[in-house]
Amino acid sequence: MLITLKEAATRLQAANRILITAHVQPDGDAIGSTLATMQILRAMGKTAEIFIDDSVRRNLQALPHFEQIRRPADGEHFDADLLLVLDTSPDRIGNVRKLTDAPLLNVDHHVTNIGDGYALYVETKAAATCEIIFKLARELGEAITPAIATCLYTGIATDTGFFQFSNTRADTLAIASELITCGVSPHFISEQMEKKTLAEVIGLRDALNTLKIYYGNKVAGMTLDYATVSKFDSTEGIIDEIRVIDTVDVAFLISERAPNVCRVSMRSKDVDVAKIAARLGGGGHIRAAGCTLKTTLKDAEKILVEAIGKAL
Ligand SMILES: [Mn+2]
Repeated sequence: MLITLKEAATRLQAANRILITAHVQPDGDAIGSTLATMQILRAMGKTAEIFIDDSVRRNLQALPHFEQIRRPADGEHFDADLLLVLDTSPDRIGNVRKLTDAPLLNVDHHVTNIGDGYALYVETKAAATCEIIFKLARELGEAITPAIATCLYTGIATDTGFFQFSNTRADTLAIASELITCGVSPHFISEQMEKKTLAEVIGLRDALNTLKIYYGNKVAGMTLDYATVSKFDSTEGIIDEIRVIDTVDVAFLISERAPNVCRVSMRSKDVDVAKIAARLGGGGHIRAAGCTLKTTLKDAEKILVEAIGKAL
């Protein structure tokens, strides 16, 4: 069921114990939006806790109140009257779903989220869920402290590739500008997000060694086996190294997360990769999407390259 921003605000005002979560393999927008919302709800006098069923990449651990994020334990329950799911449909929150039976409120910006069977506020034009949380804070009449602004800015900056991707709109920059007025230091966030360990740079070299080109230079892909993936704290951003090839429309990265579990990321300049991802059981945006293929790295490559070929 689709609801308005005002209705989402009303549901948050009516709740007292809110469990906040976001998708597994959390990115800057997932962590930024949950941390910002936790602070906003606590300022309203509510109990608000964040559970995310995954590890969080090192760069994001610099965000204010990061230490508040918990991972659900086996058999754990959390007494909530609202489950707030951010930056994803509720099917990518892992075991957080088992923590509570509370009614679900979903706030997201992904085009593939249709709100089937739950209350959803979705704004597909928003570059990041953090843009929506900014508007929600305004709707709730809550102040945006420097710490809240830092979390929101991080989500917007990371989901737009630091204001470079096609999802960067005038509104995106207007909100970013307001966040700087609220106390954000853009250079602090950039420095925290770009940091890499030596092992990660060596991993990047290994990743580039797997580069392959398909369909007359229109498609470029890298396939990382488990040993290479293990060198990275996160594989976020690796795909950008080949997305820039001038002839390439679709770039992809397949990373083997576990035996026969291959995570696929796609970026495009023209082709709708959300459609390709959806056909393979995933989702995302027109120019940035992904899915998981439960097969070998070699088969995953074959399946994906065929699917991309059909879409070209
Ligand atoms: Mn996002």
